[in-house]
Amino acid sequence: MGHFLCRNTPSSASRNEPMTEQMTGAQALVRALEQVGVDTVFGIPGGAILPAYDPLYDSKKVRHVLVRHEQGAGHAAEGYAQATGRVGVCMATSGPGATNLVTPIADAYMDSVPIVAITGQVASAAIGTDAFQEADISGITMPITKHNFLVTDAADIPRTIVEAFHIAASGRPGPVLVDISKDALQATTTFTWPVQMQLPGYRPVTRPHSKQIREAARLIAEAKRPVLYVGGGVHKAQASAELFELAELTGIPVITTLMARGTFPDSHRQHLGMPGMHGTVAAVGALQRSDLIIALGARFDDRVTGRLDTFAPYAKVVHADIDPAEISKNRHADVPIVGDCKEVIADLVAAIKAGSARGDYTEWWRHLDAYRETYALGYETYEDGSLAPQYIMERIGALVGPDAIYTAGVGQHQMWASQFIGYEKPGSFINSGGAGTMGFAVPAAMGAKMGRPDKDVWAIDGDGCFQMTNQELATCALEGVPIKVAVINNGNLGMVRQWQTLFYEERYSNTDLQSARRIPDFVKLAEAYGCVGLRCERPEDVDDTIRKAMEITDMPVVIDFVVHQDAMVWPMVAAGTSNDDIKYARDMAPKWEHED
Ligand SMILES: Cc1ncc(C[n+]2csc(CCOP(=O)(O)OP(=O)(O)O)c2C)c(N)n1
Ligand SMILES: [Mg+2]
Repeated sequence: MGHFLCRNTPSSASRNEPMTEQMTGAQALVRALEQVGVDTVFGIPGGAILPAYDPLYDSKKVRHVLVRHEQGAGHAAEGYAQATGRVGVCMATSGPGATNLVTPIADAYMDSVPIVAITGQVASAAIGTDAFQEADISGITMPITKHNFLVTDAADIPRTIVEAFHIAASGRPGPVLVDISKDALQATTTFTWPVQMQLPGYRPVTRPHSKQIREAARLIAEAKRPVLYVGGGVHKAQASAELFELAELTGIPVITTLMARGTFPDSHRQHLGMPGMHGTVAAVGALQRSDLIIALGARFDDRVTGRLDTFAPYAKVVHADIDPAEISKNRHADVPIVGDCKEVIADLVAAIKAGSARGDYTEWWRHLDAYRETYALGYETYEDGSLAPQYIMERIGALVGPDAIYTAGVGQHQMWASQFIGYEKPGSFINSGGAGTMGFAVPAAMGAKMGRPDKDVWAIDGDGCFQMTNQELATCALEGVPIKVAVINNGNLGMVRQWQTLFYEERYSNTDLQSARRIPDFVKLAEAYGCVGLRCERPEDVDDTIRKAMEITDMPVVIDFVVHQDAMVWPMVAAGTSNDDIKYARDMAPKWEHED
């Protein structure tokens, strides 16, 4: 099974006897949430879900956090899930409340984040009549949920909740929607606990096949230029220790995708960094020249492969994933392994130890070391004294350190956060990889901080993204959630502007947010929300500003880092082109001549 926790155990009072009690469907819902161990629910009430909010008011175990927008509830549930390893929960009313959850549900689906979304639905007799605030949310979310339920009978509520949490957490994690009609919440039912799940046919394979493991170990021993391509699935399987052992045992270079940053320490000498569109030349070059890619919990996303028919032309592929649908989806796997990455990697380690042959990768490392020395990550600084965004990331990484949790929005700042902060611990970088959802950072940071109050949580946000979900600062201020938000304010939808610079002849159509005119003024905005607002515009003030923010531990802090608008993210593989055409700066292609 997956490693997200989900409890379905009798409470201590009734360990032997099943619990049976008369109550409403709404009470049964809250009781079931308590029984599966939910401590936090992010949501907003409304007509159809209102019956559930009444017993929630009395719950001693479930804390409901009243957010300002349902999208915030969904991303908060995602942040909570990724920071704690438990299922995140969000709640909304029917119609627009539910449709506001669609973006975070899609986001969780793309990044395999276990959340349960509970929505109220109009009364069952009104379903299908275009009733007030009716939306077919189970139909709408069918393609973006791992599973979803429409419940119209109060008696089904407890079992459905247990099934929803089990499905969200097990196998490949993902979002599950439970839509409950208002009459089911209001009806009286007999609550019985524990419940029997009815999920015939749902049995994720977790044990890898030993023959495939032996075959993978054989290829690893024979390979001359192998690469460990590590995706988000390795952290989700809590297999970073196993990965570390495999890497050190074999000496194979490691690359970590956007979803896997931190799963293998950035400081480790075998780590080549991130692959893909904004990956390091060493990581991208390693894949292109590899003769064996060992893909672990990764899915050959187009942002990693570039133009697929030119991707890693010399490589055989060992592909391990818990979801059989991922294997050979984009790239043919010579050795497919279906299983949980923790077990797969542990078995690989055992098989390699048992075998007599070991690979010799000395020559390979000679090439890779040359790539990383010649094409190390770097950035431009400015003579006019304006701030380079990458420098801010380096300083946050250095001063706040690797024990914190970082979240990011989507855009240039996200890529700089991935490239320059430096991650050493699994799960320390939480961001929106598959969907690329602007507005993710602030609510995800709120959810992460509520799940892990012991951690410092920094949201690295863009001035565009921040304007999509910053209203959750009110939630943070009122609920006592002292996150830090570093707004990288380049005055623009920077990543889109970068594409316009490179591919649309500098025709900057609709990317200038005019934040230079301080509309809005992020410092005043922070203060209006009951947070501390700081501003930093010069490199020499960066450290002091970060330190000042670190000293404030009882309130949320927003820093408006005003940066140069022309900073660009490098390296870059232009969309739709080959990884071989990576540029490490504008019109600067690496020379691959250290080749054989
Ligand atoms: C919800 C949503 N709308 C549009 C986009 C397209 N998009 C990707 S990055 C980006 C710009 C983000 O601007 P900002 O938050 O200021 O970040 P920057 O790139 O400037 O660091 C846009 C509009 C998106 N990813 N998500
Ligand atoms: Mg911007």
